[in-house]
Amino acid sequence: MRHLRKRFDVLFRPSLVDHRIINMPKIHSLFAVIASIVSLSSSFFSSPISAQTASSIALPPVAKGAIRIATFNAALNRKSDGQLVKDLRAGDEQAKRIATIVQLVAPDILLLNEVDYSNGDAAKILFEDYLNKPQAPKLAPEKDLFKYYYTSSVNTGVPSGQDLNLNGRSNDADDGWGYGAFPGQYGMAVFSKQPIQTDAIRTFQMLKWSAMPQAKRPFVTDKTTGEKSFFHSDALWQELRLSSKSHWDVPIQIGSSILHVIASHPTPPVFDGLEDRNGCRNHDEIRLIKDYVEGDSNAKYIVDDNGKAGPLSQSSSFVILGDLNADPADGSGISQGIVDLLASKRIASNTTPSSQGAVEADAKQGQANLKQKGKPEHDTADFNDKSTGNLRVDFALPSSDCTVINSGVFWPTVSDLSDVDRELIEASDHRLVWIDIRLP
Ligand SMILES: [Ca+2]
Ligand SMILES: [Ca+2]
Ligand SMILES: [Ca+2]
Repeated sequence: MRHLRKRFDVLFRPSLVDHRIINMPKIHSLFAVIASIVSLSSSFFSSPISAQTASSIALPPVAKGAIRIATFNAALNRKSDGQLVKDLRAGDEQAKRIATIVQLVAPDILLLNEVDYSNGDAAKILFEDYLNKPQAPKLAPEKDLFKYYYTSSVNTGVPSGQDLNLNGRSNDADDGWGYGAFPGQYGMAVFSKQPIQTDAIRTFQMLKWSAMPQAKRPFVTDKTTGEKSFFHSDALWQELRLSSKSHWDVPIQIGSSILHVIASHPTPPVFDGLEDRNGCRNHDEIRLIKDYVEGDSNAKYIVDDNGKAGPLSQSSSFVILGDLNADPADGSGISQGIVDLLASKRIASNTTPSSQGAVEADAKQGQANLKQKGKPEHDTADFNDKSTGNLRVDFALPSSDCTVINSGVFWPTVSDLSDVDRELIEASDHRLVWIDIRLP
């Protein structure tokens, strides 16, 4: 143990993890009230949605004693570092649409995937100037405000300085510890109405892939001899990080209970070669979630970025959130990872969020959708219909001690909507997934 401790001290140098933990209460002052009234009147003019639509596609209210939790891949990523921050400061139409959707759903807790990190600036502006500002009449600002948020560094675009995709260069987006054109591209952020227990947050950005027992280490098979050999050298394999962005355990205080938000965004299982290194990594990133919440003898390898070992306590309530980039029935990933996670005894399995908009899209778009096995109503992302089709890849999975009261995918049917309101639904290629739960 002492030996391990020492080793982690070396491997997890504080400087390697950029922890800009941001968890701030919303300031309530006369100034803030005046500011919100001013912004309320100005945002009416730039509103991307009509009052009529807002009331017709809003969700039913949350039942008494329950909370609403949502996960949304917002596709708020840009091509260069700082561009998203610039866009948000200038007034970004896509971000307004994303915020409108969030306000229509009005969750207590929200994970956004694909928000460029930029030292936390993008999440801060989203929090202050978009999510907490009314995007349409009737989306009242005086209630349904988030009061806290959390964001931190991720592995995407952090240069490894090595040739991870074996193409002879070591400065590709593919050579980051996670795929990305710059550090923090495709980051993530958690927003909450209830206090985030900042001191108890655990992150797993630095955990090595090779630390996982029976990891799916990518290999290639020689076409002539049939001989198998590992894709990465042993030295490189020891260096690779498991999480393509990061895995977070963010505890949130709900009354007298604690709910652990388990947030992640496993890599897409594509954009690689016959070795299927992204498929293998996606599978194992999802397995990390399962091992973390199941906490049996398989979970001993899990060590957080502060060097604290061990999984989630078995008495803890949690909700797994994120675009897991894996569909249990369709798509080209190694589906066993998500199939195993969904079958875990630790997870409440009585509901699968669905929508009528997905059914409508499936029927209209056809092509690859026609060959799929999964039910169209469960899809959460509108992907290319020539190659992939629409998939169920975004998940909000509560622990089995929680009671699921209601759930859905925010994907209204578009037949009756105006062009403007159709643009709202298409702000991202993913759709928001929500669940209403009662804690034990
Ligand atoms: Ca390379
Ligand atoms: Ca599609
Ligand atoms: Ca589908």
